[in-house]
Amino acid sequence: MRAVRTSLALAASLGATLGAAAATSYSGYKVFRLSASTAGSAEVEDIISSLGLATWENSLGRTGVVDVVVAPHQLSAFESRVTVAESSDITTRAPEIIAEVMHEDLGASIDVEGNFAEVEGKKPTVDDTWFDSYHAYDDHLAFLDDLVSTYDNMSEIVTSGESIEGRNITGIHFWGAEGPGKPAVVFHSTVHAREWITTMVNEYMAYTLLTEYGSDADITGFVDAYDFYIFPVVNPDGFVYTQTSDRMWRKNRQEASNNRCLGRDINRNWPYVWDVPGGSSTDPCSETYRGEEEGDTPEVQGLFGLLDDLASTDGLKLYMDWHSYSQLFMYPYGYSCDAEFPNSSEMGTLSRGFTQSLEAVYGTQYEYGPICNTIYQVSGGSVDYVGDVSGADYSFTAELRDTGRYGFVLPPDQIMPTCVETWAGINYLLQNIK
Ligand code: 0X9
Ligand code: ZN
Repeated sequence: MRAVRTSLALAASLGATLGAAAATSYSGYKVFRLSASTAGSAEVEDIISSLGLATWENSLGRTGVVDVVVAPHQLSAFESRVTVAESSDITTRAPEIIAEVMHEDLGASIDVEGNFAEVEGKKPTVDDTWFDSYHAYDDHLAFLDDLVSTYDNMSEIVTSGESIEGRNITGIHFWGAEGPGKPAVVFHSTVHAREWITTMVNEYMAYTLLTEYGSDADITGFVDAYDFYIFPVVNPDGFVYTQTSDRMWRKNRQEASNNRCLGRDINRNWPYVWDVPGGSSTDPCSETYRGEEEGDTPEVQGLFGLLDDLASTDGLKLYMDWHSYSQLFMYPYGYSCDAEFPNSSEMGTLSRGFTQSLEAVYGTQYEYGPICNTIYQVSGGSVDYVGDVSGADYSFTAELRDTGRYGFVLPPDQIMPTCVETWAGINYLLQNIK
Protein backbone atom coordinates (compact mmCIF):
# COMPACT_ATOMS: atom_id res chain seq x y z
CA MET A 1 0.00 0.00 0.00
CA ARG A 2 2.67 2.48 1.01
CA ALA A 3 4.47 2.11 -2.30
CA VAL A 4 1.32 2.37 -4.36
CA ARG A 5 0.26 5.62 -2.71
CA THR A 6 3.08 7.37 -4.56
CA SER A 7 1.34 6.64 -7.85
CA LEU A 8 -1.36 9.07 -6.77
CA ALA A 9 1.12 11.79 -7.70
CA LEU A 10 0.25 11.48 -11.36
CA ALA A 11 -3.44 11.68 -10.68
CA ALA A 12 -3.02 14.78 -8.56
CA SER A 13 -0.91 16.54 -11.14
CA LEU A 14 -3.57 15.88 -13.76
CA GLY A 15 -6.20 17.53 -11.61
CA ALA A 16 -3.97 20.39 -10.54
CA THR A 17 -2.86 21.46 -14.00
CA LEU A 18 -6.39 21.69 -15.35
CA GLY A 19 -6.84 25.03 -13.63
CA ALA A 20 -10.03 26.63 -12.45
CA ALA A 21 -11.26 27.90 -15.81
CA ALA A 22 -12.70 24.79 -17.43
CA ALA A 23 -14.65 22.22 -15.49
CA THR A 24 -13.28 18.70 -15.79
CA SER A 25 -15.69 16.46 -17.66
CA TYR A 26 -15.74 12.81 -16.67
CA SER A 27 -17.94 11.89 -19.61
CA GLY A 28 -16.89 8.47 -20.88
CA TYR A 29 -14.56 7.84 -17.95
CA LYS A 30 -14.97 4.49 -16.25
CA VAL A 31 -14.25 3.52 -12.67
CA PHE A 32 -13.06 0.00 -12.00
CA ARG A 33 -12.31 -2.00 -8.89
CA LEU A 34 -9.12 -3.94 -9.47
CA SER A 35 -8.57 -7.10 -7.45
CA ALA A 36 -5.20 -8.73 -7.61
CA SER A 37 -3.73 -11.88 -6.17
CA THR A 38 -0.52 -11.26 -4.24
CA ALA A 39 1.34 -12.21 -7.40
CA GLY A 40 -0.63 -9.70 -9.42
CA SER A 41 -0.02 -6.78 -7.06
CA ALA A 42 3.15 -5.55 -8.76
CA GLU A 43 1.38 -5.74 -12.13
CA VAL A 44 -1.46 -3.61 -10.74
CA GLU A 45 1.04 -1.04 -9.48
CA ASP A 46 2.60 -1.02 -12.92
CA ILE A 47 -0.76 -0.55 -14.67
CA ILE A 48 -1.54 2.41 -12.37
CA SER A 49 1.81 4.10 -12.79
CA SER A 50 2.37 3.44 -16.47
CA LEU A 51 -1.11 4.66 -17.44
CA GLY A 52 -1.05 7.41 -14.78
CA LEU A 53 -4.45 6.35 -13.41
CA ALA A 54 -6.18 8.29 -10.65
CA THR A 55 -6.96 6.05 -7.69
CA TRP A 56 -9.83 6.30 -5.22
CA GLU A 57 -9.67 3.99 -2.21
CA ASN A 58 -6.38 2.18 -2.35
CA SER A 59 -6.22 -0.91 -0.17
CA LEU A 60 -3.84 -2.86 -2.34
CA GLY A 61 -1.51 -3.61 0.58
CA ARG A 62 -4.29 -4.73 2.94
CA THR A 63 -6.90 -6.41 0.76
CA GLY A 64 -5.42 -6.52 -2.76
CA VAL A 65 -8.12 -4.14 -3.99
CA VAL A 66 -7.82 -0.67 -5.50
CA ASP A 67 -10.38 1.51 -7.30
CA VAL A 68 -9.13 3.33 -10.38
CA VAL A 69 -10.46 5.98 -12.77
CA VAL A 70 -9.78 5.29 -16.47
CA ALA A 71 -10.10 8.02 -19.11
CA PRO A 72 -11.60 7.15 -22.51
CA HIS A 73 -8.23 7.27 -24.29
CA GLN A 74 -6.71 4.86 -21.74
CA LEU A 75 -9.45 2.26 -21.98
CA SER A 76 -7.99 -0.02 -24.62
CA ALA A 77 -4.54 -0.08 -22.99
CA PHE A 78 -6.17 -0.72 -19.62
CA GLU A 79 -8.49 -3.45 -20.83
CA SER A 80 -5.65 -5.28 -22.56
CA ARG A 81 -4.01 -5.80 -19.17
CA VAL A 82 -6.93 -6.92 -17.01
CA THR A 83 -9.91 -9.22 -17.13
CA VAL A 84 -13.10 -7.19 -17.03
CA ALA A 85 -15.53 -8.98 -14.72
CA GLU A 86 -18.49 -9.30 -17.10
CA SER A 87 -16.31 -10.52 -19.92
CA SER A 88 -16.52 -14.17 -20.90
CA ASP A 89 -13.07 -13.89 -22.42
CA ILE A 90 -10.55 -15.01 -19.84
CA THR A 91 -7.67 -15.32 -22.21
CA THR A 92 -6.26 -11.85 -21.54
CA ARG A 93 -2.65 -11.48 -20.54
CA ALA A 94 -3.09 -11.08 -16.82
CA PRO A 95 -6.06 -13.22 -15.82
CA GLU A 96 -5.26 -12.86 -12.12
CA ILE A 97 -6.21 -9.18 -12.23
CA ILE A 98 -9.96 -8.75 -12.24
CA ALA A 99 -11.53 -5.39 -13.07
CA GLU A 100 -15.13 -4.91 -11.96
CA VAL A 101 -16.99 -1.93 -13.35
CA MET A 102 -18.07 0.54 -10.66
CA HIS A 103 -19.08 3.39 -12.96
CA GLU A 104 -19.80 2.60 -16.59
CA ASP A 105 -19.73 6.36 -17.27
CA LEU A 106 -18.50 8.50 -14.39
CA GLY A 107 -19.79 11.66 -16.07
CA ALA A 108 -23.31 10.22 -16.21
CA SER A 109 -23.10 9.17 -12.52
CA ILE A 110 -22.04 12.70 -11.56
CA ASP A 111 -25.05 14.05 -13.47
CA VAL A 112 -27.31 11.85 -11.33
CA GLU A 113 -25.87 13.50 -8.21
CA GLY A 114 -26.84 16.94 -9.47
CA ASN A 115 -24.99 19.92 -10.89
CA PHE A 116 -23.88 22.51 -8.37
CA ALA A 117 -21.92 24.95 -10.50
CA GLU A 118 -24.50 27.50 -9.42
CA VAL A 119 -26.33 27.99 -6.15
CA GLU A 120 -29.74 26.37 -6.29
CA GLY A 121 -31.42 29.62 -5.38
CA LYS A 122 -34.00 27.83 -3.28
CA LYS A 123 -34.15 28.45 0.39
CA PRO A 124 -33.12 25.40 2.37
CA THR A 125 -35.87 24.11 4.57
CA VAL A 126 -35.23 22.55 7.92
CA ASP A 127 -37.02 19.30 7.17
CA ASP A 128 -36.31 15.76 5.98
CA THR A 129 -36.41 16.71 2.28
CA TRP A 130 -33.02 18.41 2.72
CA PHE A 131 -31.54 14.90 2.79
CA ASP A 132 -33.03 13.86 -0.57
CA SER A 133 -30.25 15.54 -2.55
CA TYR A 134 -26.78 17.06 -2.41
CA HIS A 135 -26.46 20.83 -2.24
CA ALA A 136 -24.35 23.80 -3.25
CA TYR A 137 -21.92 25.17 -0.66
CA ASP A 138 -23.86 28.40 -0.05
CA ASP A 139 -27.00 26.39 0.56
CA HIS A 140 -25.18 24.36 3.22
CA LEU A 141 -24.37 27.64 4.97
CA ALA A 142 -28.02 28.66 4.66
CA PHE A 143 -29.11 25.32 6.14
CA LEU A 144 -27.00 25.98 9.26
CA ASP A 145 -28.35 29.54 9.47
CA ASP A 146 -31.91 28.21 9.25
CA LEU A 147 -31.24 25.69 12.02
CA VAL A 148 -29.89 28.44 14.25
CA SER A 149 -32.82 30.76 13.60
CA THR A 150 -35.23 27.92 14.37
CA TYR A 151 -33.42 27.05 17.62
CA ASP A 152 -32.03 30.46 18.45
CA ASN A 153 -32.14 30.06 22.22
CA MET A 154 -29.91 26.99 22.16
CA SER A 155 -27.56 27.34 19.21
CA GLU A 156 -25.18 29.66 17.39
CA ILE A 157 -22.99 29.73 14.28
CA VAL A 158 -19.29 29.33 15.08
CA THR A 159 -16.14 29.44 12.98
CA SER A 160 -12.86 27.70 13.66
CA GLY A 161 -10.91 30.02 11.35
CA GLU A 162 -10.49 30.62 7.64
CA SER A 163 -9.51 28.51 4.67
CA ILE A 164 -6.57 29.39 2.41
CA GLU A 165 -8.96 31.23 0.05
CA GLY A 166 -10.49 33.13 2.96
CA ARG A 167 -13.75 31.26 3.48
CA ASN A 168 -14.92 30.80 7.05
CA ILE A 169 -14.76 27.27 8.43
CA THR A 170 -18.35 27.29 9.59
CA GLY A 171 -20.04 25.14 12.19
CA ILE A 172 -23.01 25.03 14.50
CA HIS A 173 -22.69 24.98 18.28
CA PHE A 174 -25.69 23.96 20.38
CA TRP A 175 -26.45 23.12 23.98
CA GLY A 176 -29.27 22.09 26.30
CA ALA A 177 -31.25 23.23 29.31
CA GLU A 178 -28.42 24.50 31.48
CA GLY A 179 -26.86 26.60 28.74
CA PRO A 180 -23.45 26.33 27.11
CA GLY A 181 -20.31 25.20 28.93
CA LYS A 182 -20.63 21.42 29.18
CA PRO A 183 -17.91 19.05 27.84
CA ALA A 184 -17.75 19.18 24.07
CA VAL A 185 -18.65 16.69 21.35
CA VAL A 186 -16.97 17.80 18.10
CA PHE A 187 -17.79 16.31 14.69
CA HIS A 188 -16.28 17.49 11.44
CA SER A 189 -16.53 16.33 7.86
CA THR A 190 -15.64 17.04 4.23
CA VAL A 191 -11.96 17.23 5.12
CA HIS A 192 -11.57 15.56 1.74
CA ALA A 193 -13.54 17.67 -0.70
CA ARG A 194 -15.03 14.85 -2.78
CA GLU A 195 -16.50 12.93 0.18
CA TRP A 196 -19.92 14.57 -0.16
CA ILE A 197 -21.94 12.03 1.82
CA THR A 198 -20.08 13.11 4.98
CA THR A 199 -21.45 16.68 4.72
CA MET A 200 -24.99 15.38 4.63
CA VAL A 201 -24.49 12.95 7.53
CA ASN A 202 -23.03 15.62 9.78
CA GLU A 203 -25.89 17.96 8.99
CA TYR A 204 -28.28 15.14 9.82
CA MET A 205 -26.66 14.76 13.26
CA ALA A 206 -27.19 18.45 14.02
CA TYR A 207 -30.70 18.35 12.56
CA THR A 208 -31.73 15.26 14.54
CA LEU A 209 -30.25 16.41 17.84
CA LEU A 210 -31.99 19.79 17.56
CA THR A 211 -35.36 18.74 16.13
CA GLU A 212 -35.80 15.85 18.59
CA TYR A 213 -34.59 17.79 21.61
CA GLY A 214 -37.37 17.91 24.15
CA SER A 215 -39.35 15.06 22.55
CA ASP A 216 -36.90 12.14 22.47
CA ALA A 217 -35.65 11.36 25.96
CA ASP A 218 -32.25 10.01 24.87
CA ILE A 219 -31.56 12.98 22.63
CA THR A 220 -32.66 15.45 25.27
CA GLY A 221 -30.19 13.76 27.62
CA PHE A 222 -27.33 14.03 25.10
CA VAL A 223 -27.90 17.71 24.37
CA ASP A 224 -28.25 18.50 28.07
CA ALA A 225 -25.01 16.64 28.84
CA TYR A 226 -22.77 17.98 26.09
CA ASP A 227 -22.07 21.04 23.98
CA PHE A 228 -22.13 19.94 20.33
CA TYR A 229 -19.87 21.53 17.70
CA ILE A 230 -20.59 20.27 14.18
CA PHE A 231 -18.58 21.49 11.17
CA PRO A 232 -20.06 19.91 8.02
CA VAL A 233 -17.43 21.33 5.61
CA VAL A 234 -13.93 21.97 6.96
CA ASN A 235 -12.42 22.13 3.47
CA PRO A 236 -14.72 24.74 1.89
CA ASP A 237 -12.29 25.72 -0.90
CA GLY A 238 -11.89 22.12 -1.98
CA PHE A 239 -15.64 21.50 -1.69
CA VAL A 240 -16.50 24.51 -3.86
CA TYR A 241 -13.86 23.30 -6.33
CA THR A 242 -15.59 19.90 -6.56
CA GLN A 243 -18.79 21.75 -7.48
CA THR A 244 -17.30 24.15 -10.02
CA SER A 245 -14.24 22.50 -11.52
CA ASP A 246 -13.37 18.92 -10.63
CA ARG A 247 -15.77 16.63 -8.79
CA MET A 248 -12.86 14.36 -7.80
CA TRP A 249 -10.73 16.96 -5.97
CA ARG A 250 -9.52 15.84 -2.51
CA LYS A 251 -7.04 18.28 -0.93
CA ASN A 252 -7.24 21.94 0.09
CA ARG A 253 -6.29 24.62 -2.49
CA GLN A 254 -2.97 25.81 -1.09
CA GLU A 255 0.00 26.49 -3.33
CA ALA A 256 3.37 24.86 -2.83
CA SER A 257 6.47 27.01 -3.29
CA ASN A 258 8.05 26.46 -6.74
CA ASN A 259 5.65 23.76 -7.76
CA ARG A 260 2.86 23.53 -10.30
CA CYS A 261 0.88 21.10 -8.14
CA LEU A 262 -1.63 22.48 -5.74
CA GLY A 263 -3.20 21.35 -2.49
CA ARG A 264 -2.26 19.78 0.82
CA ASP A 265 -4.00 16.82 2.37
CA ILE A 266 -5.67 18.25 5.47
CA ASN A 267 -5.58 14.79 7.04
CA ARG A 268 -1.77 14.55 6.72
CA ASN A 269 -0.97 18.01 8.10
CA TRP A 270 -1.83 17.81 11.83
CA PRO A 271 1.20 18.80 13.95
CA TYR A 272 1.82 15.45 15.62
CA VAL A 273 3.73 12.40 14.29
CA TRP A 274 3.70 14.39 11.07
CA ASP A 275 7.07 13.28 9.72
CA VAL A 276 6.70 9.57 10.39
CA PRO A 277 7.72 7.96 7.09
CA GLY A 278 5.20 5.90 5.17
CA GLY A 279 1.99 7.59 6.24
CA SER A 280 1.99 10.61 3.93
CA SER A 281 3.76 12.07 0.92
CA THR A 282 6.41 14.80 0.62
CA ASP A 283 5.45 15.31 -3.05
CA PRO A 284 3.15 18.32 -3.61
CA CYS A 285 1.61 16.47 -6.55
CA SER A 286 0.51 13.54 -4.39
CA GLU A 287 -3.05 13.19 -3.12
CA THR A 288 -1.58 12.63 0.36
CA TYR A 289 0.84 15.61 0.34
CA ARG A 290 1.55 16.51 3.95
CA GLY A 291 2.58 20.19 3.45
CA GLU A 292 5.93 21.96 3.83
CA GLU A 293 5.81 22.05 7.62
CA GLU A 294 3.55 20.42 10.14
CA GLY A 295 0.35 22.36 10.70
CA ASP A 296 0.95 24.74 7.78
CA THR A 297 -2.64 24.68 6.50
CA PRO A 298 -5.00 27.30 7.91
CA GLU A 299 -7.78 24.71 7.98
CA VAL A 300 -5.83 22.50 10.41
CA GLN A 301 -4.60 25.49 12.47
CA GLY A 302 -8.16 26.64 13.10
CA LEU A 303 -9.37 23.19 14.02
CA PHE A 304 -6.64 22.29 16.48
CA GLY A 305 -6.89 25.77 18.01
CA LEU A 306 -10.56 25.18 18.71
CA LEU A 307 -10.09 21.59 19.90
CA ASP A 308 -7.19 22.42 22.21
CA ASP A 309 -9.16 25.35 23.64
CA LEU A 310 -12.20 23.22 24.31
CA ALA A 311 -10.10 20.48 25.88
CA SER A 312 -8.48 22.92 28.29
CA THR A 313 -11.70 24.73 29.23
CA ASP A 314 -15.01 22.85 29.19
CA GLY A 315 -13.40 19.52 28.32
CA LEU A 316 -13.40 17.52 25.09
CA LYS A 317 -15.46 14.37 25.49
CA LEU A 318 -15.79 12.99 21.98
CA TYR A 319 -14.17 13.90 18.66
CA MET A 320 -14.96 12.44 15.26
CA ASP A 321 -13.52 13.10 11.81
CA TRP A 322 -15.93 11.79 9.14
CA HIS A 323 -14.77 10.45 5.77
CA SER A 324 -15.95 8.17 2.97
CA TYR A 325 -15.84 5.51 1.62
CA SER A 326 -15.18 1.87 2.78
CA GLN A 327 -17.55 1.36 5.76
CA LEU A 328 -14.97 1.45 8.54
CA PHE A 329 -15.03 2.71 12.12
CA MET A 330 -11.59 3.48 13.56
CA TYR A 331 -9.54 4.90 16.41
CA PRO A 332 -5.84 5.75 16.97
CA TYR A 333 -3.22 5.10 15.98
CA GLY A 334 -2.78 5.92 12.33
CA TYR A 335 0.94 6.67 12.41
CA SER A 336 2.00 3.22 13.60
CA CYS A 337 0.59 -0.30 13.41
CA ASP A 338 2.51 -1.31 16.56
CA ALA A 339 1.89 1.55 18.97
CA GLU A 340 -1.22 0.95 21.05
CA PHE A 341 -3.53 3.76 22.10
CA PRO A 342 -3.94 3.95 25.91
CA ASN A 343 -7.64 3.05 26.11
CA SER A 344 -7.75 1.03 22.91
CA SER A 345 -9.66 -1.84 24.48
CA GLU A 346 -12.56 0.44 25.44
CA MET A 347 -12.32 2.12 22.02
CA GLY A 348 -12.59 -1.33 20.42
CA THR A 349 -15.66 -2.22 22.47
CA LEU A 350 -17.32 1.07 21.60
CA SER A 351 -16.46 0.59 17.93
CA ARG A 352 -18.04 -2.84 17.92
CA GLY A 353 -21.17 -1.38 19.50
CA PHE A 354 -21.28 1.41 16.92
CA THR A 355 -21.01 -1.02 14.00
CA GLN A 356 -23.60 -3.43 15.45
CA SER A 357 -26.10 -0.62 16.05
CA LEU A 358 -25.53 0.70 12.56
CA GLU A 359 -25.91 -2.74 10.99
CA ALA A 360 -29.15 -3.39 12.89
CA VAL A 361 -30.93 -0.70 10.83
CA TYR A 362 -30.48 -1.89 7.19
CA GLY A 363 -27.83 -4.61 7.44
CA THR A 364 -24.92 -2.38 6.35
CA GLN A 365 -21.69 -3.97 7.54
CA TYR A 366 -18.70 -2.06 8.89
CA GLU A 367 -15.28 -3.24 9.97
CA TYR A 368 -13.54 -1.60 12.88
CA GLY A 369 -10.15 -1.31 14.58
CA PRO A 370 -7.11 0.97 14.91
CA ILE A 371 -6.55 3.11 11.78
CA CYS A 372 -3.17 1.72 10.74
CA ASN A 373 -4.29 -1.91 11.00
CA THR A 374 -7.74 -1.33 9.52
CA ILE A 375 -7.15 0.94 6.52
CA TYR A 376 -3.47 1.95 6.17
CA GLN A 377 -0.74 3.98 7.82
CA VAL A 378 -1.62 7.69 8.20
CA SER A 379 0.91 10.24 9.54
CA GLY A 380 -0.22 13.71 10.59
CA GLY A 381 -3.83 12.52 10.82
CA SER A 382 -6.48 14.23 12.90
CA VAL A 383 -7.43 11.54 15.37
CA ASP A 384 -3.88 10.83 16.55
CA TYR A 385 -3.48 14.55 17.28
CA VAL A 386 -6.82 14.96 19.01
CA GLY A 387 -6.38 11.75 21.02
CA ASP A 388 -2.84 12.45 22.25
CA VAL A 389 -2.27 16.21 22.02
CA SER A 390 -5.68 17.78 22.60
CA GLY A 391 -6.44 14.92 24.95
CA ALA A 392 -10.03 14.13 23.96
CA ASP A 393 -11.57 11.36 26.04
CA TYR A 394 -12.63 9.61 22.82
CA SER A 395 -11.28 10.17 19.31
CA PHE A 396 -12.71 8.26 16.34
CA THR A 397 -12.88 8.42 12.58
CA ALA A 398 -15.26 6.73 10.17
CA GLU A 399 -15.40 5.89 6.50
CA LEU A 400 -19.07 5.98 5.49
CA ARG A 401 -20.88 4.16 2.64
CA ASP A 402 -20.28 2.42 0.41
CA THR A 403 -17.71 -0.34 -0.08
CA GLY A 404 -17.07 0.59 -3.69
CA ARG A 405 -20.14 0.09 -5.85
CA TYR A 406 -20.41 3.86 -6.23
CA GLY A 407 -17.53 5.13 -4.07
CA PHE A 408 -17.39 8.92 -3.75
CA VAL A 409 -20.29 9.39 -6.19
CA LEU A 410 -22.97 7.88 -3.98
CA PRO A 411 -26.47 8.29 -5.47
CA PRO A 412 -28.77 10.76 -3.70
CA ASP A 413 -31.24 8.02 -2.78
CA GLN A 414 -28.62 6.65 -0.41
CA ILE A 415 -28.21 9.91 1.53
CA MET A 416 -31.14 9.40 3.88
CA PRO A 417 -30.47 5.70 4.62
CA THR A 418 -26.81 6.51 5.28
CA CYS A 419 -27.84 9.30 7.67
CA VAL A 420 -30.35 7.11 9.50
CA GLU A 421 -28.05 4.13 10.03
CA THR A 422 -25.11 6.35 11.04
CA TRP A 423 -27.32 8.08 13.54
CA ALA A 424 -28.05 4.67 15.13
CA GLY A 425 -24.31 4.18 15.62
CA ILE A 426 -23.87 7.64 17.12
CA ASN A 427 -26.87 7.15 19.36
CA TYR A 428 -25.16 4.02 20.72
CA LEU A 429 -21.88 5.88 21.18
CA LEU A 430 -23.43 8.82 23.03
CA GLN A 431 -25.21 6.37 25.33
CA ASN A 432 -22.08 4.41 26.09
CA ILE A 433 -19.21 6.88 26.48
CA LYS A 434 -18.30 7.71 30.03
O1 0X9 B 1 -6.57 8.59 3.86
C1 0X9 B 1 -7.31 9.15 4.68
O2 0X9 B 1 -7.09 10.27 5.12
C2 0X9 B 1 -8.59 8.48 5.16
N1 0X9 B 1 -9.18 7.74 4.08
S1 0X9 B 1 -9.84 8.56 2.83
O3 0X9 B 1 -10.10 7.64 1.76
N2 0X9 B 1 -11.24 9.14 3.27
O4 0X9 B 1 -8.98 9.62 2.44
C3 0X9 B 1 -8.28 7.54 6.30
C4 0X9 B 1 -7.55 8.18 7.42
C5 0X9 B 1 -7.85 7.68 8.76
N3 0X9 B 1 -8.54 8.70 9.47
C6 0X9 B 1 -7.96 9.66 10.24
N4 0X9 B 1 -6.68 9.61 10.59
N5 0X9 B 1 -8.74 10.64 10.65
ZN1 ZN C 1 -11.27 11.19 3.47
